[in-house]
Amino acid sequence: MDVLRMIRGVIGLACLGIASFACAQQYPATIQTRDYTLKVELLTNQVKNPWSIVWIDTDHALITEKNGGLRLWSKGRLLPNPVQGTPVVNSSGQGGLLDVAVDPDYKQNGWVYLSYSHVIGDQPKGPAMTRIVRGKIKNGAWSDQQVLFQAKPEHYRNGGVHFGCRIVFDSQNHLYFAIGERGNQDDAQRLDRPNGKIHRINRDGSIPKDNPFVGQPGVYESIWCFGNRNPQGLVIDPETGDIWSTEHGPMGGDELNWIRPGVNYGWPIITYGKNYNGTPVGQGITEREGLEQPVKQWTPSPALCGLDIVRGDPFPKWKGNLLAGALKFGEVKRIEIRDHQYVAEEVILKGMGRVRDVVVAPDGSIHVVLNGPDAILKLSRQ
Ligand SMILES: [Ca+2]
Repeated sequence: MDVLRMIRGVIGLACLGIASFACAQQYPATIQTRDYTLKVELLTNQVKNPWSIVWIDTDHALITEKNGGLRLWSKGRLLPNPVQGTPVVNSSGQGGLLDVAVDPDYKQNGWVYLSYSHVIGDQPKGPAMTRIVRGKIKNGAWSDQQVLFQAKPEHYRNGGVHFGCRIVFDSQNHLYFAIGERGNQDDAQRLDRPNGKIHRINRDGSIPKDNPFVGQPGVYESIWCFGNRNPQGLVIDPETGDIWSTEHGPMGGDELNWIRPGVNYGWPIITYGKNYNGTPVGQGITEREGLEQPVKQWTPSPALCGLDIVRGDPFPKWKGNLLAGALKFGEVKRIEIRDHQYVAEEVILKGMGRVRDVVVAPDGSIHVVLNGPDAILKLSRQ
């Protein structure tokens, strides 16, 4: 048995860097990292364009599919039918049904939170903006929906890029979510626009009175920080309460940011990236007083997407490390942080597909959402 497993592992490792579809049959595989041997198993490949996964408990998870499907994983299998009656999404370009999260008190209240690309009038096409709703799943159907955040109609945008959007909770009943700048880069610096920001609301959608821009005329009072290009990784450290975000740069300049209230993270005034045609962004500067530097920037762009923090029993040496996915580089980075400074990183998975999300399950295992081939992998300790 061990020999067979080793052979499978060797085959799996041999696939690194080769066209990933050729490797789709190679699970389970093993990966040797610096500290641990990882067992890589296929959780499911019966999902289409999966965007995120959230574990309700050790046996149940919810999975979003970009085209609008909300799927339930239950006791070792994917239920064949998606949840009925979920919101209509504009899934053109990068849009669609994005993140799913469950309330920290889910067992008591049953609330499920979704972020998605919404069109006024609930149409599948048209100017869109990221919207946050919550609802409950009853008898396989979406019900009791409440809209928690919706932009003003005049701020909906054409074009299918940069919607964000992850949903996370802190321990004081707040919900944080990010909206990318929707391809309108100057909006990221305007507090009267919702895009290019990380927002904070209460779980019922009301605005916390201590948000940094509350009371200023014309602003979106949900704004927590601004100058963010397209944050697609967001996590709160359960031990320290620190908020971390990864965001896509343009050509180069993907960033890891330590998120604090009222801070301007610089886009598009400062960036380590360039326009896709090679010209400088704006004045082509990387720093300016009053604009926050990233904790770490990566050039060329890995296309960072999905972020979580190692916790639980299986990987004690990695406790508190960040796990960052990357679409373009098709990898998961383990990032060590000390005193809010970047220390080191190790690529712990590569070559199995574009990484859309990285999620630590209640048992401490690491789940990786892949696009192309569409699959969800489970990484545990060998
Ligand atoms: Ca920045």
